[in-house]
Amino acid sequence: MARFDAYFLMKPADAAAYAKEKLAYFDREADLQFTEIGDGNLNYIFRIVDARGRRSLVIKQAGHTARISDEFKLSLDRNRIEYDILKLERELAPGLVPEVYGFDPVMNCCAMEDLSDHLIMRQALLERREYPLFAEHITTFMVNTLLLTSDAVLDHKRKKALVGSFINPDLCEITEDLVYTEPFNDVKLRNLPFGPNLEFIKRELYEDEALLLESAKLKFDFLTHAQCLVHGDLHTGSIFVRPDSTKVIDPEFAFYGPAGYDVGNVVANLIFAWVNADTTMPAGRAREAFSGYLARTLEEVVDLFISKWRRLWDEKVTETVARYRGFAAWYLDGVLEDTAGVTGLELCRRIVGIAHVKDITSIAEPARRLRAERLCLSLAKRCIRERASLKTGRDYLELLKWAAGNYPRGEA
Ligand code: SR1
Ligand code: MG
Repeated sequence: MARFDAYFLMKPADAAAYAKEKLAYFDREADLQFTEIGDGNLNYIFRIVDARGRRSLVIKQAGHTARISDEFKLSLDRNRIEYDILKLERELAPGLVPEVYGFDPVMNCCAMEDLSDHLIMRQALLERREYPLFAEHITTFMVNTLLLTSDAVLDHKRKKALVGSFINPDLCEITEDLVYTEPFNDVKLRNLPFGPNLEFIKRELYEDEALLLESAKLKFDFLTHAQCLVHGDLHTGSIFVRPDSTKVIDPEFAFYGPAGYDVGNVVANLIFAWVNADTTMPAGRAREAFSGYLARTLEEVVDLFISKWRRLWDEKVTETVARYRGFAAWYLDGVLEDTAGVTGLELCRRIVGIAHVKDITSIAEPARRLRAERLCLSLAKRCIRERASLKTGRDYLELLKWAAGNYPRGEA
């Protein structure tokens, strides 16, 4: 029996052997270097390099459980979903996703372009690097992948076939629990709130019945609204950046859901970066410049998303009734309302739930972290409650200003 004819979880050396034996990518004699570079919550990522031949690739393999905790038992099918979605997204949004070289349904791994000339955006923003083209790139990615997979554009039978191919129950369940349910309930074994904020979280989230009701409405939107093929996990850890390039990775949570799920994730994670800069950078020009850059990016993401969506809608919509007067505006309004709701949910869950973000956890001084978390949670509540009225980039900037005003830094 050949070595890779039955599934097992590879070690880096296995991945290099796999690359030689199963992928016609490296010379048989190549002297390969290999490392595991994954820092996500779910999978194993191997980088294989032939330094002499100047070739490299990445192999991503799915395990039966999540890296973050064995408690999450996950279908290996997520690797097939990821591979198929990356191919589809490359067609819809050329240049904005990595190239994929192959998928192996036995080993449940896929091989793809090595993006090590890019940086993971969350880390890059923590290093205070700026990406002036990011808003332009990410809005093209979102508008193309979302609108062009919706019933407004696609033949409805083709759309239903895609819904069928991308049924993703295990990963959707993670989102249903981690994003929509647990942050609003005192789930002792799963939530990981920062101790000094326990009382605040109890009062402001667990005991706020009006907020619970809104989170329930949003959960049912996520469960039932098969609107577009969403990426499903579009935070700044799923985006590689270079000043001249943006690549979206990790679409294993993809399924047919509300378009605003993706846009809200991008907005919320820019807010985390902004809150980190606002909380940890010393007062002065550098902070003004960097938080100004992040605020501008946030504003551009929302406003460019809207203008590009409208433009592409006019060009591409095929459904007759979607051309009725007023329909386009009603549809986009719904996407923006979901965007605001999801922004609020993502802000809550990364603070209260099991999957935190470094933008917040790296804030070493307890008083500063306390402030950063409260700022995010109070913003989150307004995004959820007032989601029907958040319609422009400026609306989000007003909220940032309001939240920062409510929690002064206490500097002299
Ligand atoms: C158990 S997985 C936790 C989180 O990591 C992924 O990146 C998703 O964001 C998920 O919610
Ligand atoms: Mg991921």
